[in-house]
Amino acid sequence: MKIKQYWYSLAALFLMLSACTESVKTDLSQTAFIPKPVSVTASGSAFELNGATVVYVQEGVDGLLSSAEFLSNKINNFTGSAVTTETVSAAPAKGIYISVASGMPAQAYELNIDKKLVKITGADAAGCFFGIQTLLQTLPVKSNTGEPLVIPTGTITDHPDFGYRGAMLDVARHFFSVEEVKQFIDFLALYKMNVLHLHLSDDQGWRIEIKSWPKLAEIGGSLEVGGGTGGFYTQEQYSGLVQYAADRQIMIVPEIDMPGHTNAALASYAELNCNGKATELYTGTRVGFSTLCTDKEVTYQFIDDVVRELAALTPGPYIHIGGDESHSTPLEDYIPFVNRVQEIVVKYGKKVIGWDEIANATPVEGATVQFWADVENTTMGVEKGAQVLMSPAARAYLDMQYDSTTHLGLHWAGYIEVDNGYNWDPASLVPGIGKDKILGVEAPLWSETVTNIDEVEYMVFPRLPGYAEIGWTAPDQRNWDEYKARLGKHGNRFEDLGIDYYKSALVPWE
Ligand code: IFG
Repeated sequence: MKIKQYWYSLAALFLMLSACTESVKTDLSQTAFIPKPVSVTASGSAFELNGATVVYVQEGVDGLLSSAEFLSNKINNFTGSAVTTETVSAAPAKGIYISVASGMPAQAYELNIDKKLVKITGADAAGCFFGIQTLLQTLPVKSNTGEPLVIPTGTITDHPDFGYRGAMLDVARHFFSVEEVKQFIDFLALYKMNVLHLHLSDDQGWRIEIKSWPKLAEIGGSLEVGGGTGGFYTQEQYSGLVQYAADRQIMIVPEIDMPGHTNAALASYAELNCNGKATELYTGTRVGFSTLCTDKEVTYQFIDDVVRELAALTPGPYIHIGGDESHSTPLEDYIPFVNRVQEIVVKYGKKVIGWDEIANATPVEGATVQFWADVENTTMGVEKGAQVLMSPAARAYLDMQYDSTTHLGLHWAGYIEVDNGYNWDPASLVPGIGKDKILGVEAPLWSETVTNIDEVEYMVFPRLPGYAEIGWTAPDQRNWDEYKARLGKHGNRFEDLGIDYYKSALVPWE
């Protein structure tokens, strides 16, 4: 008798719970999505998410299973339930179904949320992942265990304005552990960014193992700004970061900065110096004092070995060759040097990205100049057929202080409060450089003054979601007054993630 009563009461409870979500009224359009989607249409009902929910994934599509498992894990961490993932050949009647379909722009997705079935349909695996991020933003921040989780029903269609939406982490001035880089990747994934540019070498540190030149990491990676212990990524660790990023639809762009910003390499191998003498390791923050010896053949053998090994470890299409602030390299030497380095990158099947100074050379087919400070360089680059990656220091440098009181960062390019970081349009910032010339947007975080992930969080949040939206949402759909209200609703998400963010007074934090 007891058992039967138990099951009857459980069934009654379940019916009551499902009944109660049956009558729940919702409004999907009130969700504070960042980036703002192209279109959101609410249908006013509720999809109940609970331990019985199954995440189904279309079979035979690369990258979909890892995204589905990403979603299941997030739901389980959230609800304490045991949502499972199943591969299927057709859409189920209920649950969450992830699949791809043709006829949508790259990285696009459609989210159809009904009472029994949530369909995430992507143009590709990336689109599906971005649809998952949007779905996760419909969930409340805290899971009040025991209550059913209600997702508002409706339809969202969405696609990004720019294909390349990224951030850069300078791991050379200060070294960041694999775990810290993974946390940085998690930040990018939250807001549909899809590129992590790793600044792997500079005067103060060489951070990637190169097997044919082992002292680069052993000696060049030993210190960091301030003289503390530095570090480097073994090739196995780098490959682990590439995979961790790829599972979140994020591409790694590795940078070897040259011919300037090379003291760590010059201190590791005497032969790379014109005078044949190794330099001292450097732990200050000056720039522009170093240069590879551009008229020695061993320099190009060195670069060939480095690019060969790095290209083999990097599935993404780009190798970044740096090229900035080469104040110790005469222009007549810099130009042929950059041209030879570009040829090496092309030889190993990759496309060139370089800071805007490389426009003084002859950008190869498919090259991109990264605009950071010099409009003339950037315009010259476009005139020579290059594309532009927009990283204007005065708007997008995450190491710029918010204001004069910020305890971290620099201000040589000015102060960047949250509104100043958001209120600009990449396609109209530089006259003559329209959307058709722009590969995308990237927010660099230089680490002269930033030493650990807590300090990274303070400089990156709350500005990062704004750069993600600038890369994703068309400019005529964006304005600061409307955006700041949405951003204000993400403060509790940052707190829930333990992110130590700058609580700007310009944002109405909820
Ligand atoms: N400029 C240098 C960086 C870094 C930065 C700090 C570029 C391309 C200033 N080069 O930005 O190495 O020192 O804000």
